[in-house]
Amino acid sequence: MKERLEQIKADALAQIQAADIPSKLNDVRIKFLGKKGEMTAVLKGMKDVAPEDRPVVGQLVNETRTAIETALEESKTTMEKRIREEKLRTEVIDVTLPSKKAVLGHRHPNTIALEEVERIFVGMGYEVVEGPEVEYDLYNFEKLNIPADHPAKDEQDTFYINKNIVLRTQTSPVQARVMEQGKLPIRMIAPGRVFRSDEVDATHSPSFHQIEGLVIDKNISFADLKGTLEVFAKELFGPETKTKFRPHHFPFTEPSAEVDVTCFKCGGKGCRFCKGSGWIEILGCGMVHPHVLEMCGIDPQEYTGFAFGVGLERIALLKYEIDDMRLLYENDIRFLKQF
Ligand code: 2U9
Repeated sequence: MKERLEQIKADALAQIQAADIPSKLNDVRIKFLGKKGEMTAVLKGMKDVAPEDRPVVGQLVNETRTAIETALEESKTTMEKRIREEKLRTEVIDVTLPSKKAVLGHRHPNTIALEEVERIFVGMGYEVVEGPEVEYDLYNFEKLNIPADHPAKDEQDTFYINKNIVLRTQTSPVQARVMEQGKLPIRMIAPGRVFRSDEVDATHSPSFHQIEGLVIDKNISFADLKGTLEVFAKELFGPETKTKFRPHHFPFTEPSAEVDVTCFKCGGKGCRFCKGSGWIEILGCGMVHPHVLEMCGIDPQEYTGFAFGVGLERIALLKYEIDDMRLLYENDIRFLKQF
């Protein structure tokens, strides 16, 4: 028995010495100390040892087991230390290397222009309201005094989802919906994406943005409309800016006008920017048509109002002197970070 134990100990220590990775060390542990291992077999053989020899043999068994366990533990500690040092050596981080630069984004010129317009109107007590980009024909056309046979409803101009549903061609349906809620007075702007079946060129895109405004209250007159838009033009293009209201026609307003501002490049003398005229067209406006008020549930005898609409891209192109609308949709950071 004694020789057998010494042989086991010698074998175990040799194999522990030879193990170079933790899994091999574990294999040695199972082989010698496991349930079906060599030491268990020795213990099972104790019944054949003469009773008087058992204490000595038992002590030898324990010593052998302890020797193997100690060797396993020591080898494990040494191995882990070696692995840790190896890792530290191979996974060195050079903290002196320059860091990767985070590429910062930039507000889009449309966003800068929109926030400027919103700031002006919020300052005059207006609310900013958004609505759906896919609209019922009823809200996009019908309630705005654009009946079934109106040329503005031509399939050439409008993206139809089906007979009754369209991609909105203007943000006016947002105002129609607010009017229907019946909470008066109304002072709001409705910014958002609109869609028209236009070919792309330097001044057109099938998807662009509008900001429309609406004021409904008792005793609102064309004078309120003029005063409001004059303040807007001066805030947007500078205090020297003058405005000119030219008669126009829109189905949803009566009377209607288009508004020009004095060219902020030449101050109205005439230059290349304003094509020599001294004026630049910026928006359309008018007094809300009584029929539109009626269709949106407001009594035109009691209430009147004005509305206006501006193209956001047009404002951005003018303000930042960009000569091609397509640049606004390319999202080239070299272009965007100039504003
Ligand atoms: C309601 C009633 C009336 C909104 C208006 C315009 C005039 C206008 C154009 C500007 C440039 C469209 O983007 S553009 O091509 N818009 O000229 N928009 S009045 O009138 C409304 C809106 C809602 C209920």
